[in-house]
Amino acid sequence: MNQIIIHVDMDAFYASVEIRDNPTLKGKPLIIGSMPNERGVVATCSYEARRFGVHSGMNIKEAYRLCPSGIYMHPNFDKYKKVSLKLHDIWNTYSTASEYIALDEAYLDVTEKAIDWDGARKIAETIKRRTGDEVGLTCSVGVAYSKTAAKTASEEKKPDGYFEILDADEFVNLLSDRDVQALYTVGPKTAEKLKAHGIFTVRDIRSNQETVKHLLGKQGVWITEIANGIDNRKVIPYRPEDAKSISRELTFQEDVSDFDFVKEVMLLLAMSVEERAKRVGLHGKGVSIKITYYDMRSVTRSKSPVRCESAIEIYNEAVQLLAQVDSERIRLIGVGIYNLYGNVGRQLSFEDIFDEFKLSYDKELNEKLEEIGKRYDLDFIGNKVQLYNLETLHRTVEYMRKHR
Ligand code: DCP
Ligand code: MG
Repeated sequence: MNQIIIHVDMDAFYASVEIRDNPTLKGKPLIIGSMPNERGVVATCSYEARRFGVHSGMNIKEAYRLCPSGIYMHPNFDKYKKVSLKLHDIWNTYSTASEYIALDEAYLDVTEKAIDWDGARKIAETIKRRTGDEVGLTCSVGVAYSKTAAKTASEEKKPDGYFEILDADEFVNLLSDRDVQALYTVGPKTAEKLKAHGIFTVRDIRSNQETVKHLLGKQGVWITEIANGIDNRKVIPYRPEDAKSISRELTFQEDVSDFDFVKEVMLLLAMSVEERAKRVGLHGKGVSIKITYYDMRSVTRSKSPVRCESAIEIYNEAVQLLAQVDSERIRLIGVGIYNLYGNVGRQLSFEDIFDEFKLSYDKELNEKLEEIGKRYDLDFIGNKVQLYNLETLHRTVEYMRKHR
């Protein structure tokens, strides 16, 4: 069966949302991620910043060296998530299955709704227009016969791009002379291996298929297939209950050795995990913690089945798990729930969640929050909702760390 697949990818997503909401940022190099004086990386940046050589995943210090005149901002994930939900609404109108790859990116199976390439073209146009009119952002859209080709097509004319690749021949013609990394599953490490064997372009892969397979095993088989334009993968619709776990984690600006403080942070993380689970209508049967020590060694501990409906239950389990790990200096702490179950359709609004909080278990949690709040002269109870914003959470924890 022939498929018609659209791949849609927002342009400089986090940065574009911030520019949309503050037009004075327009035309400027905007870098979203850590601040230059913090440790961390660039999440994304505006196309103006990319001209300085800044890119996603780059160490923030390196970005600052390249672009000291840039504007640096922390990401606001809650905001991007809301935007993402609006985008889903638009996308889902035209697809029978939507596979979300990131907040800003999805494969859409439009085979049935488009009927033919002309129909797909119209859908792509409509998605681009509605994204502009209703969300105030631009996206790049690829229309193609396969997922790989659709992904390649959406990259082709970025930003605000549109491109189509209608069959394997077109795909092969387009990529043959390009570097092996043009095949989007080939990363720098794989490319290095291939190049050591004289395989530089996609054409070279096609004329050295046995070498590639021998060199890379299973991955090599896959790479030779896509180098020939073969990819029969289906669009797999996202369903929230397929998510294996929900977790929140946080990296301290400076390593922390005080485990009482770590426990306080765990409570805030547990609240955030609970909120997120409620919002997607899911419950967990297991609790896990993750710790990365100062030397980047990571450990996880988990327990199932346990009751972990509420933040305080998640917290109590997490504290038990913390007792099982070495007490050394900690760089990162994470708390999560897993073995999820729940009613898919039940997406709670923020108000619903807030109501549930007001009604239920709050006593133990509030006592704990009050106790911690007193220590730092902070009002955790009055500001509970703000704490679900990761950025606020991060700032609050840093404040606590410095004021112990
Ligand atoms: N992201 C991140 N860290 C990365 C890569 C991406 O946090 N290493 C985030 C920020 C991006 C979003 O995910 O805004 C989407 O990722 P993309 O790779 O699609 O990048 P952009 O949408 O920012 O830019 P482009 O126009 O190249 O798609
Ligand atoms: Mg993008």
